[in-house]
Amino acid sequence: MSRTLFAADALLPEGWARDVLLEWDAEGQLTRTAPASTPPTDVPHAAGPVIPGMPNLHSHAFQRAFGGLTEFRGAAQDSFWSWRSLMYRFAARIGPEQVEAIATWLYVEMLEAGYTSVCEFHYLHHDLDGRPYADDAELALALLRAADRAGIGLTLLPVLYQASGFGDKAPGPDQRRFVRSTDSMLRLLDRLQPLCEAQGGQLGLAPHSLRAVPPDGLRAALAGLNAIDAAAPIHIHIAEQTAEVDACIEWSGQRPVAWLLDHANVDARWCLVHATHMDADEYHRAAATGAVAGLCPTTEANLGDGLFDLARWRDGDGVWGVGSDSHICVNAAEELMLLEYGQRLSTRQRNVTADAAQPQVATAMTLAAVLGGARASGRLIGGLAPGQRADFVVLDASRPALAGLGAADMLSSHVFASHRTSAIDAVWVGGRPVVERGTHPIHSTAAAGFVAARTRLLDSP
Ligand code: NGQ
Ligand code: ZN
Repeated sequence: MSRTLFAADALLPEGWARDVLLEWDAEGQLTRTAPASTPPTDVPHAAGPVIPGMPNLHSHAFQRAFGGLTEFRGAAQDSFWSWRSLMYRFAARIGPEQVEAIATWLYVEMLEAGYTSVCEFHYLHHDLDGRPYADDAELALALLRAADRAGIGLTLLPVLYQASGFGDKAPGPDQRRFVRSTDSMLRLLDRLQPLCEAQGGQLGLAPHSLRAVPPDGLRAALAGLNAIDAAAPIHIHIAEQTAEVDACIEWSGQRPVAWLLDHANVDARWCLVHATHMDADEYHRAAATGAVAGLCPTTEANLGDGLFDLARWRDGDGVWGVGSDSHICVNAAEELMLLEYGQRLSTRQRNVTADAAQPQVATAMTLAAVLGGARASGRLIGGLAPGQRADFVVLDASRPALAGLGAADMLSSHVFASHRTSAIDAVWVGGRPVVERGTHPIHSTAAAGFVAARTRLLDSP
């Protein structure tokens, strides 16, 4: 197989370049990205502009099964918390084969929508009764297989979940599938580390939230993780809801992000998922650590979380990326669009997430989210540059939405004017084409597996 691709337009870390010859090695790592190359005749030519593959920095795969099924009024005032009760009910019923079928289809959808890797925040650990499976890693293995089958890059983040609220509140029966002691978590990490590595993935750890992990568990788990891999990524849900902020203040006298910054060594290994509700001081301090803000615009909108202040985060040189979280939407371009629209709605300005150096919003956002997503993933997926994985997306220049435009305008149209369709022609992961002409080779079988799994789930008591 050829290990080169010629792109008339490619989005390199420093911006758009013309006539770029991309070359990679047998391991799928880029070795050369040469602009102003003479178009070779013996090398495949991309069907449109080539952009870096987007890392999806936050996913709970099983939640894909009930996307669209919580959009009805159940209480006088539905909220994140009433959604969570419904989510727990689905989570309580899903078995290993269903997890694998759901995740396989989800990862196919991600690839077809421009994500080339995923950080799987995995907390469904035990069987339906809350007992460890005969193989304690059963559900993690299902996710590893799903990622391998779909061909998506994986950062697997087993989740530590020990309490139902601040102050070490005992977990409820609906959380029994999630709960692990710190020792059992460290055994799981030990077991999974070589398996992740064998498929080119990265293992990390996700303390679920400050609500769910008491300080002792947090300290001990991080020490254990460091003994396994001192560079492994650490993800945590934080300050997503105002009720969580209030409860944290009541417990500790501090807001969640401030508490975390004072009690953990937060640095560039960390991904602060959501971080929606920070005060000015928290924005400033958290951005300075190099931690990634893990923004999930469509889920945050769906759950009524609130708006992250991206302009303020960027003022502090904060790093950020995007995730599809509950998978109410699986489309990298659409996350960027909604992120920018939230900023426009709250500031009453336009083209907020751009600057003098890169005035094109879609271009600026793509480059920033790839860098942040790569940092959160702990993998070499930071864009079209030598040493990084050959993970990229080819836009379809023949689509009416894009045809005849310059490359930057094509990306803008892809992000802002695709009308909820996808303008993607091909997706490459580690130098291999996994999506061609917009479709993954297992699209139909994976879709059928997903529908069967969901039907069984909805039919089960
Ligand atoms: C989750 N989802 O872990 O799936 C959470 C809900 C919680 C989001 N935070 C559970 N969007 O936060 O307690
Ligand atoms: Zn989440």
